Amino acid sequence: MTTITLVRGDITRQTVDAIVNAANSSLLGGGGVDGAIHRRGGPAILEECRALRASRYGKGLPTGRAVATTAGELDARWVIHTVGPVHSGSEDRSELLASCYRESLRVADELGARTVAFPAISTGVYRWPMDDAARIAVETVRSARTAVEEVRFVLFDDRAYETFAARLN
Ligand code: AR6
Repeated sequence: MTTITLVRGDITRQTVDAIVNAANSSLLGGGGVDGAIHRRGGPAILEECRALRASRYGKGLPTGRAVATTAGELDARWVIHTVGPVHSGSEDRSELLASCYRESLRVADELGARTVAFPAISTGVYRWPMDDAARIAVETVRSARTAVEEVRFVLFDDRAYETFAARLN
């Protein structure tokens, strides 16, 4: 059984086995959660991301996929980088957003992670409406077959927190 918990705050301050990063396919950093994770986690994360680009993901990590690196100086063992879809008004990309949660949990299982913190993937720069993103996140985690014991959604502001809380209940 996976327990879902909600926290309002900064994902880089969490103590968990794995912190999920809302990355982009370059894996070379960016703004938002991605920038915060690389800033606080230090250069070891970027170094491993560069190595992954060189060895396995020359064309970038595809949208909906996930890959793990060290967590550097964060209070976690791993960072799991996943690439959310940019929200589109004309095309339904929900399955790709669901895939981010599923693939991140699959990678967490491979690593043996038991506690995993997720941000609200795609709801910042990638403009996914918070309520729909929360629905997809909660439904996907609830239906996932995983050995992860705690999935912690870490929401950056009150609105995101309240939206996830409403979806959870
Ligand atoms: N802790 C928790 N949540 C956060 C934090 C934090 N420290 N900082 C921001 N958020 P975004 P995306 C929330 O833009 O939409 C990057 O440049 C934020 O309020 O980080 O998936 C990447 O490199 C929002 O609700 O990710 C990509 O290019 C949520 O995290 C692109 O942005 C996600 O916002 C990915 O865009």
